[in-house]
Amino acid sequence: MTAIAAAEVIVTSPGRNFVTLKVTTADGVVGLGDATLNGRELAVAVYLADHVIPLLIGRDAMNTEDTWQYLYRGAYWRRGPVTMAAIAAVDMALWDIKARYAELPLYQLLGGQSRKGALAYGHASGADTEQLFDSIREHLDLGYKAIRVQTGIPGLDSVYGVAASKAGDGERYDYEPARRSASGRALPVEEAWDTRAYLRHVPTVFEAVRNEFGAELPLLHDGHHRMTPREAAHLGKSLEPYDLFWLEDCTPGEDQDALRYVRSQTTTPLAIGEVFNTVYDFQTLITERLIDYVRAAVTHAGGITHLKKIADFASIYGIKTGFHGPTDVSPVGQAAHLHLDLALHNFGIQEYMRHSDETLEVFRTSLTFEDGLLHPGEQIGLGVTIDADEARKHSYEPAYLPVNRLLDGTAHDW
Ligand code: CS2
Ligand code: MG
Repeated sequence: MTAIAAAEVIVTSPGRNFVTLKVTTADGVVGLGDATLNGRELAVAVYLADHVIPLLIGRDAMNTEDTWQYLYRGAYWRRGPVTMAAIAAVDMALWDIKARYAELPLYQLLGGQSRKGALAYGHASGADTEQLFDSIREHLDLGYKAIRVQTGIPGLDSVYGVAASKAGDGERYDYEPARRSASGRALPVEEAWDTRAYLRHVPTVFEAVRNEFGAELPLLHDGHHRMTPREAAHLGKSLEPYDLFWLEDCTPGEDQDALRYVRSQTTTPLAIGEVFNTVYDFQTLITERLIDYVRAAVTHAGGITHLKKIADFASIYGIKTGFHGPTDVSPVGQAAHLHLDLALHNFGIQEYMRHSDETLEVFRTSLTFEDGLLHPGEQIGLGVTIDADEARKHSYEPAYLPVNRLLDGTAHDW
């Protein structure tokens, strides 16, 4: 029996907020789990500290499946981002512990190495075409072989996914969307949105990018939940000449039926699911082959145990993975993705925004990024440690994701 002897929640903010669960067995073996829910971090921290950790002490750390079922079914109130992020953190920590006892890198317990490394895509963005081209060149120079393209929209001050400015090292760390409002109070920034302007502008941007960078470079785009099924079908059709790797979150994913119409109208590959929390959120999308990639994140979809079930379910329908990996997935969560990416047969692509140097002072990771491929490294477990002294230097600051409104003030998806 490898009893869980202690567990603690570490909230730290090295440039942005992270919540990490640290579990320790009676033998002193430590496992880490990412519990970061961008803009609602403390809800998960309290859920873990007050409602989960007391149930963990004394349980066998090796029982990852039973612990997952115990926390999911035993809570009665199930699913949703807070509950599933808490379960995810416990699950990642127990898998980390399991691999540490086995003295193996975690991927060896998930099926071993199915590929040399995980193809990564980076986030290029620009308020205008010139800035966008600079950003694409920066990412090509950084070694990315696939690139997400987000652009400013004429007439709109700030748009999702467009970094305000460089933050050093050529990488645009300051893309982090969770911010405090100009007043300094912890209020969401409000942004304006115009779907018609967006639908007119985006095809012209991809035309320019293809003309400048050629037909081969895999290009991705994130619609970020903002379109109706008709608008999404219209954009999908208008982007077909530019042969995207995927169009992401073209509509709010919870309306799974909407994708039937979009799918019937366009051959542009579709990716959905970063806000999803269980396999049930994907059920129609997968069984009716309405998407090409599942975008779930290990932190938001119940951890390694459940994310692997989602991936395996998707594989039966020929659907690949494209796990969510912006900087609000911590280095712990990103490492969990990479171990799954290395082992899963139906791996597709891995989102990778490099964490800031400040973050990597707190979280020490064995991740490597070479020739466009990510690898979690050969250290045992997840291959990530947290420096508690460094973590203590960065106290939590409330930060909220923006609220989006149409030009007439109507609340809209951000
Ligand atoms: C985005 C995310 O990376 C993506 O695909 O959708 O950056 C998303 O905006 C953030 O995770 C929100 O916290
Ligand atoms: Mg996205």
